[in-house]
Amino acid sequence: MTTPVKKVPIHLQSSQNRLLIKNGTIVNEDETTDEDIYIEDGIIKQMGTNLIIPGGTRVIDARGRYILPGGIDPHTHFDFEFMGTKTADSFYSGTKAAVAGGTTMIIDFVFPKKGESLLDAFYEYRQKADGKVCCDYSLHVVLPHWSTQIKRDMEILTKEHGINSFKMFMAYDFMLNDAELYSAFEQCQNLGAVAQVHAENGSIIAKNAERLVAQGIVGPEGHELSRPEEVEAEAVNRACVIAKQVNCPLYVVHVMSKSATRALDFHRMCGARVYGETLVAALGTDGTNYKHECFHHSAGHVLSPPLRSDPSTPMALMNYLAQDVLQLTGSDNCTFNKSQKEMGRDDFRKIPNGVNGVEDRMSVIWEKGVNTGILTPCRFVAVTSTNAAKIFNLYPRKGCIAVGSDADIVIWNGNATRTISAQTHRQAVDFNIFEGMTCHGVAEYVIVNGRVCLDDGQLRVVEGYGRFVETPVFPPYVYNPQELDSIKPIREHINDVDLAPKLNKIKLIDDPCPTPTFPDSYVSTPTMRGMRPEGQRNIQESTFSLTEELDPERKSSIRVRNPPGGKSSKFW
Ligand code: URQ
Ligand code: ZN
Ligand code: ZN
Repeated sequence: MTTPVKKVPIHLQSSQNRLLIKNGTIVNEDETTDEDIYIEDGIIKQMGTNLIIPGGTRVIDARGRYILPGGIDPHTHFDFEFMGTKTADSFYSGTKAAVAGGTTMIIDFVFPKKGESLLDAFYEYRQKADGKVCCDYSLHVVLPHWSTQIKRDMEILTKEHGINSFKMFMAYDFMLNDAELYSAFEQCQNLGAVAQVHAENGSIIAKNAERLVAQGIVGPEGHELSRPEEVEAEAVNRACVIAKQVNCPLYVVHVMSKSATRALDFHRMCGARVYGETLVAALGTDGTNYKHECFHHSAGHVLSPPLRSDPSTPMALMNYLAQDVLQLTGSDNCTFNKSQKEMGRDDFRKIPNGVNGVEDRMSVIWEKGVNTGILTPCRFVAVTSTNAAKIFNLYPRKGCIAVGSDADIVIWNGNATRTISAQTHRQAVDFNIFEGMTCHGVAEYVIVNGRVCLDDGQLRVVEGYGRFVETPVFPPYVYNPQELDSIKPIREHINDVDLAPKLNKIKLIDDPCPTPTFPDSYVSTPTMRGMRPEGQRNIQESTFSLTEELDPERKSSIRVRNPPGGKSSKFW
């Protein structure tokens, strides 16, 4: 039995089911084009110029604007009970804020409580989220320990409930040891799921923290001191080594440091199918905030792995994204109010871990990435949307603007500015780690499944409008990159460079290993960079053909390579 796709109530469809976006510049991950887009019943039906469209269609003039695939945030925690408290943002406030910022889909984490089965936890999350989400969502599932029951439940979740990814922790008291990781990765590989790891060495962190507290270092600065870069890098390397033993593709969540990225890069350069997600927090701010005299400010920045005090980290991580050393960005939105962060006033170990980012991810990455000339607009789309869609097997239904895809679209004004503040943000939390940052690049219209949910800056979300989207196993991007080539479209030109006049200002990292906290032998040299191990596809070269693959009539007829329940070429 598969989980049913929720129907959009008729009254929500009827008023806005036909939409024409004219005169904008469409940015996909691989090219930009000047075309109009006609949307009907939540699906992109036509693209081109001089389109013939039915009367009564609403027209939005996007002249001078970019038209982007809606952002996909692959890492959020809403309505989440953690470290003795519950996140400030719910599935409603969190997805409302996501839409306001240009994100049209989120992937949250089912987090089983102690003793709860994976399946019960999954049902509970569906129940919490379904009535509240303002945009589509999918779920990853956390494995809080290892057992034969967990192994069986993983199979049921993948075969019957549209789950294709599982997260394992290498820190916190629910961490898995190496043998358990080995078994969990092996099961992911058997099922065609994506194995995710929170990579930090939990045993070292516990000892460090104990020592620091004994020395009287109890404030938020102790958080980062107890979790130095090498503790993250060691775990990334270990996870990659374990995954390699069982030939399991691996997705490292929240890569926060240069050292950890280099560890990942070493394995990528050796041909491993490992992927790295970094966070908007790590790209937009840094660990110097832990030394702030105000407890609310410093504790407000506490997440794990921590922000890094080396102030060159955000720029380095952005360059790694540009170079495809890292593939995508999430927010890890896991918000706690100042009063909740107070729980760790006398002991940094008790500060609830987590920060905001779901609302500001698109703007902050545009500001720090595109506006600085490090990312092209196309690469911006890749790291904020397309690569998440590919890794979690949602592509091309999500993550691109193409005929047959869901109409999840952002009309983006690259010249407009907005200054971020907790006073004005849409999230429920009372603190914002990007407070005072002015971003050039603002979502003006956000279209979610064909419905205009941000309308010329006015937020018009509907609670419960979003749907749970199943993620089929064996994503080709992860499990069989060659197979993706068979769904390539012929796109004639790549004119992204025209859109990024500042591109010549790109400063690629000449020496990708400025601080050797990870052994030199583990770092790819500039000469190795650009060489691709056999069998690994260069995603920059990829262009997908949708014309043959998509039936523009219904999204339910989008052909996916591996629909829920197993591999087949049937429609679902
Ligand atoms: O580790 C995570 O992803 C969650 C549980 C907490 N947030 C954080 O500190 N990164
Ligand atoms: Zn984590
Ligand atoms: Zn997280």
